[in-house]
Amino acid sequence: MTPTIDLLLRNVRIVTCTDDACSITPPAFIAIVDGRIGGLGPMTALDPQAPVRRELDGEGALLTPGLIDCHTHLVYAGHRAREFELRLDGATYEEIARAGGGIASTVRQTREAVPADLANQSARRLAELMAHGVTTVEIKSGYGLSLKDELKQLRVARELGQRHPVDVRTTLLAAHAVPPEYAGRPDDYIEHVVMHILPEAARLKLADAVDVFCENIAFDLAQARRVLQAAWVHGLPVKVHAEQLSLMGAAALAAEFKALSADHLEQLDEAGVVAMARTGTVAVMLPGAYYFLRDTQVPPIELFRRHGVPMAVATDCNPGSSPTTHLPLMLNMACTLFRMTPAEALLGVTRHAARALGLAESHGTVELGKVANLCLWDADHPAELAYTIGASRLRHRLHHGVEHLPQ
Ligand code: DI6
Ligand code: FE
Repeated sequence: MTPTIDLLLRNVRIVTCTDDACSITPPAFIAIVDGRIGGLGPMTALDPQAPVRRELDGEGALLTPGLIDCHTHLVYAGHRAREFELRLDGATYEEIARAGGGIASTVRQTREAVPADLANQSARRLAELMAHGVTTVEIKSGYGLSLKDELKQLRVARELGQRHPVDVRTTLLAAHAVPPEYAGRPDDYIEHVVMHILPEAARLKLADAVDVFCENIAFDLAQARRVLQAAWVHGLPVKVHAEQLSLMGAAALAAEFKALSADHLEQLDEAGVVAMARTGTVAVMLPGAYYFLRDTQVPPIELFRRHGVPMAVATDCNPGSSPTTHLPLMLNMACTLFRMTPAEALLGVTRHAARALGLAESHGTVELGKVANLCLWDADHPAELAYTIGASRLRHRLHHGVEHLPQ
């Protein structure tokens, strides 16, 4: 017997994101059963007898997978507008970080915030992301930098996923910066991370992955390796903040550990690209940080293409280098600043973003059996999503088959 369709979407033009061109189907239907895609096909193939609970006429609108923001630092307290002013006055991001501002300043504010306050501040940003079509978001810790405060951040992230219609994947980024109580002793802090913070986050199942900021203002290659090894011991997949400000060999290290993704990559060389290609590690492009820090070195897009490295695009939502919650705007920036094509950019927030989170089996494309996270857009063509600068074209957003209108 045919199962009852919970929601039947009629008359939508689907960009399934299963092909690299992001082609559009003729008018189609999607049958949602138990929060998943239970059937799809041309309107002509729709069985008029099928039992249906509810219907929605798409009126020919464009339908894509729900957007996936695969790199955010969404849970934090306060802001860093003053540093923005200092940078406009000539100070660099590195100088501010070395003078005790930067990440350390958000760490102070995040440590002081009680969980409810941290959750409220973060929920506002989450609502903005969702209003622009995000149905899955990765949230990193990294502004706690102590056992208690890293777990606090991860718990808040998990709770946001339980309270709001969005899939949340958490990443432990305890190795984001050296906290003040370990000043001048980065190796001791890394020891604390691998002996205490990481095992506890793993034991409590608060982290779906582990990340490390490998950079001359953060942790070196040997320290990053220790974190990745510890993640491996605990069976957690890894990601790396790599080659953003300097070429450290971090992307090759990420590949060695079969990382889900290496992120930023502005300074990456061909050897690193080849290493990533071998392990299928996704290159996550963060044009918001590039823009906000007024970077001039564009990541090696052409090399990623040539070597077949999948590219994702994300907001990097954070208070210091990318204070944005607008993922479609990042599509525009990925195209205008990095010369990605609109189709590449869209795959970067759907199929390839799912892969960067280890969710390729269930998310990121419109296919039979996948989770019914879907967006309907007031657009004729998918290129329009990258073409507009900050416009909101979202008409409907479905999370596990349930409709949540944009706020
Ligand atoms: N890379 C980034 O872009 C953010 N963290 C990181 O490792 C910046 C974090 C901040 O400035 O607060
Ligand atoms: Fe980041």
